[in-house]
Amino acid sequence: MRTLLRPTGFVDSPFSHDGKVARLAGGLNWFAQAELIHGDGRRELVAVEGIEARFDEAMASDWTRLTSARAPLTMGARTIRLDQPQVMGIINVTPDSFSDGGAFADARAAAEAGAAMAQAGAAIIDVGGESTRPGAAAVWEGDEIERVLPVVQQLAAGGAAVSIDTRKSGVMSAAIAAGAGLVNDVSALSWDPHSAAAVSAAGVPVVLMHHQGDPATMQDAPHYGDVLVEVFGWLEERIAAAEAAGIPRARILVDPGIGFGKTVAHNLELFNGLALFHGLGCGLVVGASRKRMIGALSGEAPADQRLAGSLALALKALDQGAQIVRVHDVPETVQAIKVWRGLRDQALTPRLV
Ligand code: YH5
Repeated sequence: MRTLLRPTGFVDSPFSHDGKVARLAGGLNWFAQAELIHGDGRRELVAVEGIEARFDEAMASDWTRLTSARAPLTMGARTIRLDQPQVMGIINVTPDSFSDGGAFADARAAAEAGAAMAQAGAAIIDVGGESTRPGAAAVWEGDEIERVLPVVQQLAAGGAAVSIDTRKSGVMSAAIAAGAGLVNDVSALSWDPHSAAAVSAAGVPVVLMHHQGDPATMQDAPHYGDVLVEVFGWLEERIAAAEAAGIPRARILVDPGIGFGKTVAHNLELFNGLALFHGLGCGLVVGASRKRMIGALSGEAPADQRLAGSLALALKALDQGAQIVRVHDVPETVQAIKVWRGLRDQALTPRLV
């Protein structure tokens, strides 16, 4: 295994630190150190200044990806910039959805909720019709299309940037034809053998999310040697498979898949080391909203009482340079991001002396 570069030692501003700091993925964060994660597990902290002296070919390529700007996403008529954080609002159109109790079982109500999210500042509305919760019943492709299509149609017609959360190529193609401009696949195009070709042919961007095991059993006994290293390697392979199918890296987003075959400790380690994944050279999506890790850390708060924990994790993701946070509570998350942005902008405003 090769040596990975994990950005750390974040600084408020690059001013008067020429050569000592690097910009993370063309975004709003700068860092002064990187942790070298060696193949044998050794970890070594090195300063950004002079770090090139340590590079082999693979590290030099990772460094370029880590520090280069991300191209904006083109979603139909809409352009989503990735040099600043964006919110993806979650709309579940499942009878047994995770945390809204199926409140959006009706298509019109779901589309109205999505439009309200867009109004509140969500850049993307993620529409899903299949529950990946352990024990959830499988959904036939035709039924899933029937559920999500009217919602996608109505939201897209209203001008929203719509993402389709599915593992099925038939749902992807139908949703894209109805106006969806992004595919969000929790299987990273591995569940349906026709998905990669469908995404490639449509020319839309795609989110490749990491998972370990099947949704039904993934939480039984998740195991990793080093979770950061293994999730990185897995995503690297899925990116290679997507590229081989004709999807350019500029249209690929990656996601560590919080809660998908991970213990609470794994999820926390992924958050603390999140900036590592910028070395993949793709926009980074993180979804932790209302998830079980928040319950586990808060005396088992029920799913509808996890807003504060969700905001804490969204801000952690932003501090690690994540470009997109996938959330249920859009107005609250948008407010938290605006305050975070105020802090960043102050630090990045040159002082007049
Ligand atoms: C994700 O992380 N997650 S579906 C359990 C909950 C709350 C919410 C109450 N799709 C992701 O949202 N797509 C899902 O406990 C996703 N990233 C991306 N890209 C699970 C979910 C949830 C699960």
